[in-house]
Amino acid sequence: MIPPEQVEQFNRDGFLVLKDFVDPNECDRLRERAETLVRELDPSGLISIFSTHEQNRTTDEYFLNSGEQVRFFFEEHAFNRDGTLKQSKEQSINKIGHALHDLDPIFDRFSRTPKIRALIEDLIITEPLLLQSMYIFKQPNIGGEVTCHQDSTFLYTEPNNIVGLWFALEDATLDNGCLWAIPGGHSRGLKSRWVRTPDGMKFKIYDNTPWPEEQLVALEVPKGTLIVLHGLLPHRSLENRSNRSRHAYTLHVISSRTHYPANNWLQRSSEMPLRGF
Ligand SMILES: O=C(O)CCC(=O)C(=O)O
Repeated sequence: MIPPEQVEQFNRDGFLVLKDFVDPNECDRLRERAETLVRELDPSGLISIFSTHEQNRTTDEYFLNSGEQVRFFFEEHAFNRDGTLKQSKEQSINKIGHALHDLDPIFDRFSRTPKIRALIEDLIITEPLLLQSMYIFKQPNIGGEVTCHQDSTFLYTEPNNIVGLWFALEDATLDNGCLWAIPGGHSRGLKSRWVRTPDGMKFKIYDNTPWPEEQLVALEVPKGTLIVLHGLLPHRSLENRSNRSRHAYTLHVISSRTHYPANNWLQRSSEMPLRGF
């Protein structure tokens, strides 16, 4: 799928930008499917989760059990105190996660195309498993910032071998909140892990020096581009201050040869084991 020089580039920089990876019609199909899922969503079913006085506990459970579900997450401050949405659900949604690739036929088919499989093989992930998927809306004007982080903080394997695939379903620009990354930043090691503990989720810190954010470079890319991200690569996206959305679909792939710890947030039950391509 990709020449050895690009594999070398990925190993050196920690990311790879592959323009025209996805056909524009396919991008539109995924967008339409996500929009249909939101149209069919009855947000009143979520009121109890987002408005109870135990909101932290209920939202945490809603999130922590979403590794084998198709669940809907909203922009911060999207709900009134009584649990109703301040704006339409279409304008309030932040993302859908985290098992679209297994539970939704359109996303399943897209995620398992031979082209993606071949790319993953080139990146030498043996016996790959599709771990997580997200549809990210990055709404016009209100799409929030995603602060600088490494994906391995949240999805950790031993040895550390996880690849994130970020598909631009629309043009991603400085104005609408494109990705930024620190070239080569993956070689500095893992700064923290987000782990399950008897007292809830906690960050285990290995290195609390700040990110050298002056080294971040903007990855402005056209619709149809795939950005491949090493699990240790520091990256972020800023707020969307434009009046255009910036939809993206992401997939995270691990190898079944690695150890996937039971204290990672995302867990699958025995009824729904992870699957490959
Ligand atoms: O799409 C974005 O804005 C950021 C996504 C990201 O960094 C992530 O999900 O790890």
